Amino acid sequence: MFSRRGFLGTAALVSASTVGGRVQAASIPEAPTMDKAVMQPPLHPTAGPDYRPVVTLNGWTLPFRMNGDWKEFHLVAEPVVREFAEGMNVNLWGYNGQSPGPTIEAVEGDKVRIFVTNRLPEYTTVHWHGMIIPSGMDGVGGLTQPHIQPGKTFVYEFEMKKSGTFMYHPHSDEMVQMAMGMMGMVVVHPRDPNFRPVDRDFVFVMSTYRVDPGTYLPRVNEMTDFNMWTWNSRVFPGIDPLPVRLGDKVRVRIGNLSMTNHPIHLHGHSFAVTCTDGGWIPESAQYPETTTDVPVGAVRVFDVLADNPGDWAFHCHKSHHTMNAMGHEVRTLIGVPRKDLAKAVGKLAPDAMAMGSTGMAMGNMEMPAPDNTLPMMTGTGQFGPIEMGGMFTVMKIREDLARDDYRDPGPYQFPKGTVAYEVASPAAEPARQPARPIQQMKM
Ligand SMILES: [Cu+2]
Repeated sequence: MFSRRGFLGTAALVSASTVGGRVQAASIPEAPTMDKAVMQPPLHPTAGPDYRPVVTLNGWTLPFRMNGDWKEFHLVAEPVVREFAEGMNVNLWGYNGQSPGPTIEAVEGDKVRIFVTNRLPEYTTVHWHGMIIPSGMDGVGGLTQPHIQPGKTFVYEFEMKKSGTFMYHPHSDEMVQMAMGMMGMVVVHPRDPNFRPVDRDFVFVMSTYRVDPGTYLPRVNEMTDFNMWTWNSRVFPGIDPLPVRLGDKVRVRIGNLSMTNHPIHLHGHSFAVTCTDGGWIPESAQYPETTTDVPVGAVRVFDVLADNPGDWAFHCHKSHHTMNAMGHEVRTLIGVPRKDLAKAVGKLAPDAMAMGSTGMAMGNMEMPAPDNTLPMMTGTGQFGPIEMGGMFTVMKIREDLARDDYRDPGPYQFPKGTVAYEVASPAAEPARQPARPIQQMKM
């Protein structure tokens, strides 16, 4: 329990001061920032109960300091530049140098004090999505607190009453601030380390943006027609792979703060959803699946036994969400004779290329694009072009990874004779039953 005597008796508190129980400016902890968009190693706990820390795809965990028996964090809301993938930088708003903000990690029963400094040009708040906290700490501007004006620092204090996976985001000019990338994840570990332990624990939040080709800023008034489908404000091939050791029990925690649902699919395995932002799902209510839909404003956590080595695609199953910015008005030309089309197009635009009459596969074809614009379908694997974008990455399951090694192990070395292959001679035209004219069919 918090006591003033214990508080003053702790060495870490030399610079801290409280007046009437309220924290004063002199005691605000430093606010670390991150300048890289690559997954940082897990942050093992240095105080309090032990836990297996999470890793954040293309992100990091916010360090804390102990102040008596309080864990203190410092978030700074500020404009940031986020690289979506190599070749595309977007001006966003985020926290501590990145969008999304750092993951906040704690343990069930912890008392946390989260300082929020506003360096945005307008007011903001932070709402703790899914967490059971006092109403006055809920961060709804106007309803539960005054908005945090530019230049000001507010503090949120509450107990982490239950373990699980939660999110944080503004509840203040919410449409603009979330469309600009302000969000992050909160992971609260169970106090009992034997409660559903895993070997690897990944977390990310999904968000979407409308960034027109050749521009650097999301259109914040877009309601439906987004073109950048991101995990932690990254798109394929910019999203970190999930390196996993063969036999590991793996947890993947997924938040959705975009404006649509995302059916998330993992190849080569079946998994069970074990937790939502509402809490842990009892084992008796879990069932196996290979795709799970993550609704808007929700968290889904699945546990999977990584018992099948290889490079396994892991992606949203809406096929236009695994692409980067594309022209949605392009007509479907499959089956249209290319010669006539090319002739017609050539008259109108001599440099234009008639494409798509056999499908849209592009191979290694490079098309000119405006500055700061990623190809619609891109990425290369050991066998050729992958032709993906957006919400796509790879779970890389290997026998020889060290416990805390989250580095990309490179392409999978397929055992000899285990890869689909071309047969030596062309197949004869298969025997087919002649199609019956439609009028002969009995209706
Ligand atoms: Cu999707």
